[in-house]
Amino acid sequence: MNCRVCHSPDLHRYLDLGKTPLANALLSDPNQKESFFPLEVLVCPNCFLSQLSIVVDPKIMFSHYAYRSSISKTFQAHCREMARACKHWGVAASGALVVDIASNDGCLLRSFQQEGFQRVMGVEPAVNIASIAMQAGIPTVNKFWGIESVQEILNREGPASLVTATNVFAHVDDIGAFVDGVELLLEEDGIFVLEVPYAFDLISHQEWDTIYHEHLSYFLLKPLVQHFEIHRLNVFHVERVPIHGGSLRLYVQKSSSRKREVQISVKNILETEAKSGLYDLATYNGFAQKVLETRKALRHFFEETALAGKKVVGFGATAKGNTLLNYCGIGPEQISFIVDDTPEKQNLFTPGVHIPIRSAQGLQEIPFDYLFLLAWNFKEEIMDKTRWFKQRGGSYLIPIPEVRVI
Ligand code: DWN
Ligand code: ZN
Repeated sequence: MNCRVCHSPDLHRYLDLGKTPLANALLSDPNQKESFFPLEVLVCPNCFLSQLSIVVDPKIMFSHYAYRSSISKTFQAHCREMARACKHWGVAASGALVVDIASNDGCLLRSFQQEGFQRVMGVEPAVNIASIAMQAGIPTVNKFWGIESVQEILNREGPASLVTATNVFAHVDDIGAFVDGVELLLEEDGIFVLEVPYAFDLISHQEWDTIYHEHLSYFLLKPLVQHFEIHRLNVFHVERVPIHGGSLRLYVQKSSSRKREVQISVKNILETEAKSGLYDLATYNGFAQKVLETRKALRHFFEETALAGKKVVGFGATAKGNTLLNYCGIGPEQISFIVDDTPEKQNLFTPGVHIPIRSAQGLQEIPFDYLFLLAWNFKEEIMDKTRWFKQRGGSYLIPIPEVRVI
């Protein structure tokens, strides 16, 4: 009903992707009963936060989780770079406590360990994923981020020099309570570094498939700066990073500390947003129009492929792929199966359209004509590991920003 950042009641609905199942609700049996939820995006004409019209209970989505962040080598390298960047902003490896929120299987904290940080602590609500991290030597509090997990860390370890949060802030409904927890845990001169998928890249590169129920907000810098100011935090530096189709990395300190000077990057990115039409509702309507065109182009591709008797296999049983497949009505008649290296996803079926998921083992022995990159954000890595496919005359189908075959 009201904007998550500025509480304005006047929200503009610009995209309706119909009713879809939860993006990571993979099935062990295709006859299993499934729940479908409306998937609609609204933008606030006051602060330009894009947000979903509904909130699904996070306990349903995140208490057991299929996604493992360390599967991709690209993401591993990204984490290493992030750990180095944090050092650059004055977080010394020796003695500093680093706390990662929604630490998944410990991918980011492992990078901090490799960079010499000895005191790391993850907070991860999914029981299956937290236990993988702990087995790998990453101390992890198996809880949702909140006052309870913050108190537990304060009691066990004391305040943190650095709090990180990658790909979690967009998943949170009460972003006020979330950052209050960060403020409570941080040392006076500590830093909070977070990464969110950047709505600038989402809108300008037509990344509409990254819209699903896990992602409640689609952030520009403008509403983020506003939000942190309200909660006694100050954004002192921002970087655009290429991960996941384009993300924003924000460096935040306590307003009471302001140890670090605010960098020109903050002003520059705000100016770029203002110039790019992202503070104009017409841009959002144009984006929605192009989503319809992509669906038409994909359906056309699959009609032609069927007529020509060609076979398509998918790569990456992604959350975003499940938005795309459900919205476009692409199922096992169009895609024989999807390969994924995540053991937690193998031998299951995608939600809604029920495409089988398999390991990539033995793929080279199977004849097929197109590899559909449902994980298009890792296309370089996937194309590199499937060079044999191109060499034998196969083609890649890439859906974003527009449908292409290469
Ligand atoms: O925010 C979120 C992002 C970061 O991750 C979550 N809400 C859910 C998830 O979204 P996704 O599933 O769309 O993310 P990815 O990272 O694009 O998923 C890549 C998938 O592809 C994974 O299932 C792993 C798989 N993969 C693989 O099997 N072999 C990927 C690569 C690069 C590979 O070599
Ligand atoms: Zn707003």
